[in-house]
Amino acid sequence: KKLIVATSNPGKMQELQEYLTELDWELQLKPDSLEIEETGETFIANACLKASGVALATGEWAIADDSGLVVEALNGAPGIYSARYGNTDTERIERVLKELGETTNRQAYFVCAIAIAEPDGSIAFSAEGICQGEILQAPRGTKGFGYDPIFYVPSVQLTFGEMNPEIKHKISHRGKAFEILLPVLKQQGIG
Ligand code: ITT
Repeated sequence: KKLIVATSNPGKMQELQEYLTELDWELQLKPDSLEIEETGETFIANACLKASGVALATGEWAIADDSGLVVEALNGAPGIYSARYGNTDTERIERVLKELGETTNRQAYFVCAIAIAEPDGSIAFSAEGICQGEILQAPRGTKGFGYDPIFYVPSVQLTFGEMNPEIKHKISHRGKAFEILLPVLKQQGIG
């Protein structure tokens, strides 16, 4: 069965593929021209909007991921606006570091909301995962994507940017969301 992956973010696509290879969906990237506006006020609302919108437009099952970085000392910013916090990953990282300055509270967490929609646009499954960490003073590592180089996970003593994909895969917000979702999909014989 075909599943349209409703993302324009190549880093995210790479990771979603890693989780979904366990199932035998035929994955297809959504067309670039199909952009769904993220008007929701929560991660899960935006994941559902993207999955429903792409499913309806293509007439196929669709999966979407809405995710972002929540920084405590920035009152939760960039949060659902993580993608809109700058034009490039470098700009977004620099903005977070500049706004945090010398602030000693570096607590932050990543959130990942996943939604799967049926061809009629109705949401069949959704799940959310989080991963706790700290924002470093400067980027470390070149792996991963997005805010990975400034997100340090104390239990592993590495940033997401320094972690091998297998480790990030296990402990990340996306990993936690799929830990919930995959058994449900398998149990229901979906994919
Ligand atoms: P799509 O909506 O097309 O999927 P997007 O990049 O706009 O792509 P979001 O609206 O969900 O996606 O924004 C997510 C933001 O959070 C984006 O800036 C990512 O780089 C960042 N992000 C999400 N997961 C991340 C991760 O695992 N590591 C680093 N940054 C992440």
